[in-house]
Amino acid sequence: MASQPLYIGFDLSTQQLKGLVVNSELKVEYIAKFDFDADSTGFSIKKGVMTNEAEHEVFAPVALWLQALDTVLDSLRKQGLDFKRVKGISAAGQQHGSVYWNTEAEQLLKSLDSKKSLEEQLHDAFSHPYSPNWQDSSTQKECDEFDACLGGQEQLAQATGSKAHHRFTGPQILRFTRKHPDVYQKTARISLVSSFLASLFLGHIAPFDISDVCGMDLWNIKQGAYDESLLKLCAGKFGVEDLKKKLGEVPEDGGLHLGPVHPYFTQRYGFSSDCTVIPATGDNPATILALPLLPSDAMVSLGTSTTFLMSTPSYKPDPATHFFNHPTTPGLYMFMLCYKNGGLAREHVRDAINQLKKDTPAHPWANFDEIALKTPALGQQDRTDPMKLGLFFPRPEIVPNLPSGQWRFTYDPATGNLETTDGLTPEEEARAIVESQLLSLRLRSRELTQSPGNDLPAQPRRVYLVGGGSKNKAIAQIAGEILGGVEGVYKLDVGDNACALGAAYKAVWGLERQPNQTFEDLIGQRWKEDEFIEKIAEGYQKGVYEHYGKAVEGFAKMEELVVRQVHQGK
Ligand code: XUL
Repeated sequence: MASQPLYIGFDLSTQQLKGLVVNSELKVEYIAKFDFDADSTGFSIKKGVMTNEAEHEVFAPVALWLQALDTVLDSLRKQGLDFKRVKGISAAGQQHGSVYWNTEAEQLLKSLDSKKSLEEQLHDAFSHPYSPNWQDSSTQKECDEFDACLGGQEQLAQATGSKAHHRFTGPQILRFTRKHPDVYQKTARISLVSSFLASLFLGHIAPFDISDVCGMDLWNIKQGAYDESLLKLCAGKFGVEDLKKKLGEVPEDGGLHLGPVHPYFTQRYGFSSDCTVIPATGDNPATILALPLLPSDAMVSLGTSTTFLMSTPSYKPDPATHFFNHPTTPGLYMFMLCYKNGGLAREHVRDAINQLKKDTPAHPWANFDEIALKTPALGQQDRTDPMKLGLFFPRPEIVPNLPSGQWRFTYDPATGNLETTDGLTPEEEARAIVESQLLSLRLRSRELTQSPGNDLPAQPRRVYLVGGGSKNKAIAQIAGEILGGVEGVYKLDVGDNACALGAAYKAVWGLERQPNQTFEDLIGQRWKEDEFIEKIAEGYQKGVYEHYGKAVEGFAKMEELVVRQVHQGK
């Protein structure tokens, strides 16, 4: 057992860097974390980032991540990890962020000295010391230009999988060419956060990953190449050829052997010189690799924001959703919905309920769960009452594009009548907010779900919950009622480590696959259902699922109405 090969997956997210080590049997052996706010020295950051509020900019100092990487590796060593056993490394990075390398960078990376830290040696490798963060919203003007470039949002989504978004790297680069033209000119290469991490291990600049490149609004998914018109827009007066050099090639194989780790890591930490670097991907693509997700499964990641992820053979882009290339499997795509209002919105209601109850529950969610589960579905005492529906956005929302606010309606499915209503009580809101979030997911994913046969309606085979909110009983139960799930609702027993785990599994697959063996096949064979997942709620319930189907229609109408009112002032 002791000689089993090991694989490391890193997760470079907004607030921390994590390194997670698994063996060939997919069991986790070591985890080390570096919390940016708590553990770093020398950076004025808050929740991992810095802001320039006047310009809606959010960014992170790149040197912080260098400090974090040496510290995480040190901490794994202190835990007793024998780096010689590590055969492969992969990583996940927060999506869309970009790193700007200068002309010295390749030389500095190549000549890393194991006696000095990465931070000491590489702080002069960047033309710009900061990486724009996915929470940045400084690029409205550039987004308008991206949306217009191919004829409209629909066309951009059709070509690249997404309409223009503030955080996407193309609009960010375009703004960079305008705000810092001299710096842009002196930039030799641009990395994504994922490929930045792979570059450190390789000792030269790594290519973008085939899935993460889709978070730029530059990659034409069907053509499998950069879109020339979008490149032209993005490069501005600096020209397309120059931008192409800065971005580099994009290999198609997500399991490609990029090369061995640089001697810096063999000498400083004791890695074996044949330890291989596998392309690092985005954090959301890595999350779907934390289990052998089938095209008929759905995954809901419940963190500060909520993301809904599916792996699917269908490419049906729409301005409200995202499609990416699948990180490992050609012919599959990753479908994603990304909401800004997730945990935070639920916490507001939870806190209001706890205040009302004036007791301190043993668990902060105890009152919320109890009330949400006691309240009848859609606030209906019986199914002939109008349904109570609402939108709860303490922060501006992406899906749909609305400013912060709360809107409440009643909907009568018999007549199609939608009426605004006064506030719900906090008790009613507990169920309504969970329903609202899940109805939105069902509305936007229904095109992708298929009927499983046996006369059952279209729905996922399984719904997997990951992230902090997956512990919440009310969410699990209501998720089953609304999203269905022929086999039920499951929780992945890995705390908030799904993303690092997916990166580690990607390394296992990259190194141990047989010729043409898919990720799903290799991981599926080694996967231990009983140990890795737990069924936490029933999925499809006849009658309930169909009744919520009617609510989805009302929900769509309600959203349309609110969007119209807000955007057209009507
Ligand atoms: C996805 C997105 C976020 C970040 C979080 O488009 O912006 O989920 O990837 O790190």
